[in-house]
Amino acid sequence: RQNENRTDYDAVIVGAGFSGLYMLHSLRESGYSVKVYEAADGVGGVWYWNRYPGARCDSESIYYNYTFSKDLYKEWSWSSRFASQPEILEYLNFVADKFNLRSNIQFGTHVTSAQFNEHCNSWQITINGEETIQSKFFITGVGCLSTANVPQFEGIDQFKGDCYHTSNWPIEGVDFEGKRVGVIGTGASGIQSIPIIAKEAEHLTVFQRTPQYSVPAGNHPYHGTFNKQVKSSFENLRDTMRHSDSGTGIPPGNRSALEDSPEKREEIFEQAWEKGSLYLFNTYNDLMVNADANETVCRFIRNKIDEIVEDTKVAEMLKPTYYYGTKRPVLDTDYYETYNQDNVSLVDVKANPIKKITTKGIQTTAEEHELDIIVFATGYDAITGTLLKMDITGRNGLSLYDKWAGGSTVRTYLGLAMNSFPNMFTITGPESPSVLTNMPISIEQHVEWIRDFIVYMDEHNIDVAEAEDEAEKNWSQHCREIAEKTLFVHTDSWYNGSNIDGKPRGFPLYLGGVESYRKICADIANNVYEGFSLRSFSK
Ligand code: NA7
Repeated sequence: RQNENRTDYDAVIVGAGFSGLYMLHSLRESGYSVKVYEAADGVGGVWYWNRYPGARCDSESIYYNYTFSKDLYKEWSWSSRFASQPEILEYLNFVADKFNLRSNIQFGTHVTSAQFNEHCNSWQITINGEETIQSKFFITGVGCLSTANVPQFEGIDQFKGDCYHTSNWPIEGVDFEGKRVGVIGTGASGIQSIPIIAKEAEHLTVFQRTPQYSVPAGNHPYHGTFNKQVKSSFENLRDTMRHSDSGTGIPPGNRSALEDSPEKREEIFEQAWEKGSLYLFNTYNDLMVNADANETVCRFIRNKIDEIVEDTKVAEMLKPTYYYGTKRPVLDTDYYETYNQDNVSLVDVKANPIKKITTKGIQTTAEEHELDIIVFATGYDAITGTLLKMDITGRNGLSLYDKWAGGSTVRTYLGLAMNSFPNMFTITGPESPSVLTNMPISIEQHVEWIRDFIVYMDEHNIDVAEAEDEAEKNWSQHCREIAEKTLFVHTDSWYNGSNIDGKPRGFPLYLGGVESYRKICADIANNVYEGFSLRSFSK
């Protein structure tokens, strides 16, 4: 298909992770001219940057795949139940090679701004602050966890040792041998890296603000026969994932935790703990909506901490009090066990906050900890952070920052589009289910829906599609109403922005699950893209 609008491309995509790669492939297969800009020097998105020790996926490998190509599913074999970062990066490189995607990707390139031009009805996209490219569609595939949160502790530049953030780890790795190491943060990144750093370092001090409920991942190698079986049931597995709530093949609970006797519940929890993965999260269907039901699983995990951790004081410090699952559930390998090592200590920085970083280490309100290396496992300005950073301007000069009032009034239509931002789509955008689900499955749904919309516009000579204000308002309200019925809204987490100092609190996620969302999106498409205003100028 020829580009008829005198633009450089039909579509510009930001990011070459799971989202950007498949969006590129889908649009190119449909005959469009596409360019992807990627800041890194290779494909992979978060899997390019997150090279910290122990970085691993917390969705099972058989689910954490593209499913759009049976060939691809059959050709690639995962080595274990939870793939490591290097293996996932290898997979995405394999995908890029198999579908010859690199020729349309420009690496080492930042999209520094994007502006909708109302005269030409196209986007002007500036890369590296220098060159401007014109494209009919502007599509972001920037992920939900891609802008690092580096708390601005006083004295951060004075530290004489080395500092690293888990999301931007040196390619050559870090040698912890004989070093006194401090890890700030006990989210998924901290919990995955702490046991490994503890094996190498002379001493490891963990600075914990909020303890986490962590469950053994139950990682193990996949054997040939298992891989064969999974591949032979590809269609079934794909359909199960696509029509589930979570985007995985893990069956959800089908009754209340309060229906079972304490003994029966204990047995069910124990079995799920042994199975690992997200089985515990899926034991009962009311864990995320009923505080009493939730407390049963909290108690179960707190008891496990007591059983595993030898020092009772440390065990107490490791026990969370918030509702299980309302911070993203974490999977580990020997996390709690690590605190039984003599070279590991735990510091409660909620009780004694970090006051400053000194030349020698970390100074809390209680004492100074001397360190050679500080690891920031402090997470992300999640969901909205990267989009807000990108200097995006829609119709009438309205910036995305102003539209969302700096993040306090995040509003989208389906998490995919926004009023005042015509011909722009956000893969895994705020108010989509994405980050609460198995990402590749959600990404595929978003990408295919966007591609079909673009093809529809093309076939019907539509130049501009823009989400209507009312549709957007209703969608945001729908997302909020669902969230308010759950326990999620009662916990400080990166879901609601409370992990970042000064970030406005909200809950910009759709909690209705993959299957309901897929149905809503399909109905809207079948209803001639209800909620979008569609305009033609060419005819
Ligand atoms: P998370 O889950 O946001 O964890 C960050 C951790 O860092 C968490 O324990 C935070 O405590 C802690 N933190 C953040 N800022 C500070 C300050 N200023 N002082 C002390 N401690 C702090 O990020 P991850 O990278 O571990 O995981 C992100 C997701 O990536 C994960 O869910 C998976 O989906 C993959 P807090 O809990 O906010 O009190």
